Amino acid sequence: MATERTQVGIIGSGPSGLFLSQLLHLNGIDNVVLERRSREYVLGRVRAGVLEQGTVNLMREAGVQARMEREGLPHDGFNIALDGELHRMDLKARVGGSVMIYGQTELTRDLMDARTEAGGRLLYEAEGVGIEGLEDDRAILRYRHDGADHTLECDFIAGCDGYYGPSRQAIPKDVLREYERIYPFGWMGLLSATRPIAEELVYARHPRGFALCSMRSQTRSRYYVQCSKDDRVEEWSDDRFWDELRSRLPGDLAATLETGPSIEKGIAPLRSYVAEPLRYKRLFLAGDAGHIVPPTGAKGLNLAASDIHYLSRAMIAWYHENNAALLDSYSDNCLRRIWKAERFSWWMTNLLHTFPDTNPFEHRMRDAELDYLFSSEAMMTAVAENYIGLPY
Ligand code: FAS
Ligand code: PHB
Repeated sequence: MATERTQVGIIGSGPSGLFLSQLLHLNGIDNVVLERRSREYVLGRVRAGVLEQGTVNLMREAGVQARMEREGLPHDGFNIALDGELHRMDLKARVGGSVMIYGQTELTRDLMDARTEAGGRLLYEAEGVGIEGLEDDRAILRYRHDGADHTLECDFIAGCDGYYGPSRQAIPKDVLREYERIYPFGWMGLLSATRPIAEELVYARHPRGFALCSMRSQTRSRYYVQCSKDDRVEEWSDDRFWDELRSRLPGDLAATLETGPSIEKGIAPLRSYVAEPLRYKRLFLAGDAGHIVPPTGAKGLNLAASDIHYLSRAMIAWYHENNAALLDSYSDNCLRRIWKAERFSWWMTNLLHTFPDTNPFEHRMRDAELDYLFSSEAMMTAVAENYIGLPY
C-alpha cells in the first residue's frame, strides 16, 4: 500500500472541496482532493443558480471570477407571485445589494479547471474513502484509486463530502448533535434551452403548490414545481410539467412561457438539517456535510462558500502564523451564520409552499405573513438583507 503525505486532505470535489483546495493552494498549503465520482458526473449535476455577494467575492479571491463576470447575470431584485399579481423585492433599493445568477455547474467547472491548470492533486473515482487516527490526534485517509490501496497522512481532514459522505459519520455519536426538519413535499426541477419567462426570478405561491422560475442565461431556463415527496421523475412528462407550471403562475405571465424539451429533470427532497459541532479533533466539516437547507432561500451553495471562507482563513492562520484561534472557533463562527440561513430558508419554505396537513388557522397565518410582507418596508428590507446573504 502506497503512503503519501499532504497538509490538508479534502474529501469531495463539490463547491466546498474545490473552493478550499484552490484557496489553500493560493496560500502555499499543500492539499489533495479525493472525489468518489468522475469529473464528468460531478459536472453533470444541475443544482444551485444564485450566488450571494459573499460567494462572488470568494470566486474573486480564488482567482476564478473571469467567466462569471462575463457570463453571470447580476439581479437587483426578485419577484413573488400571489393571487395573480407579481410583487417585486427590490434588493438594490432596500439594501444596496444584488445576487449573481451563475450556475453551480459553471462555478464547479471554473474551480476544477483552475486546480487542474495549477497541477492540483484532484483524484476522481477514489473509492472507499475512510478516515482514521482521529482519536490518536492524527488524520489519515485510506482510499482505493486505479486499483491500488492508498494511505494519505494529513495534518487536517476537510469533510466536504456532502450530506451522504463519510466524514460526519466519523464524529462519535455521543459528540454529534443533529437537528432536522423534513418537509412533506419535494421540488421537481426542469432545465430547458428556452428564453426565461421573466428578467428576474419569480417565486410563486399557489393553491396547487409552489413554483419557481429561474434561469442560467438568456437562453437557458431553470424551473421548479412543488411535488409530492413520493413522486418519481418518470411520472413527470415535459407536457405535464409545463402545464403544471403555467397553472401556478399569473395568467399574463403564464401566457408568455416559452416551452421546449427538457435537458435535465430531477426531483429534490426538501429538508433542513444541521450537525453540531462542525469540528472533531483534526476533522472539519464544511458545506452539505454539515448542513442542508431547503433550496427556497437559495442558500445551500452560498453556505458552503461561507464555511470555506472561515475554514480557509483558519488553516492559513495556522500554517502562516502558527495561530490556532480560528481553527478553534471555526465551528461556532460557521454555525452562527448557518442557523440564520436555516431560519430564512425555513421561513421562505413555510411561506410559499402548500402543506398537505395545514389547518385553516395556519393557512390564514401564511396569508397574513405575505400580506404583512407586501405592505411593510421593514419586512421587505429584512427579506432583502437575508436574500443577498448576511455578512460573514
Ligand atoms: P456537494 O454535495 O456539492 O459535494 C460533495 C462531493 O463529495 C460530491 O461531489 C460527492 O460525490 C463527494 N463525495 C460524497 N461521498 C464521498 C466519498 N465517500 N468519497 C469521496 N467523495 C465523496 N442549493 C442552492 O443554493 N440552490 C439550489 O437550487 C439547490 N438545488 C439543489 C438540488 C439538489 C438535487 C441538491 C442535492 C442540492 C441542491 N442545492 C441547492 C444545494 C447544493 O447546491 C449544495 O448546497 C452544494 O452542492 C454544497 O456543496 P458541497 O458542500 O461541496 O457538497
Ligand atoms: C436555481 O436557479 O436553481 C434556483 C434559484 C433560486 C432558488 C433555488 C434554485 O431559491
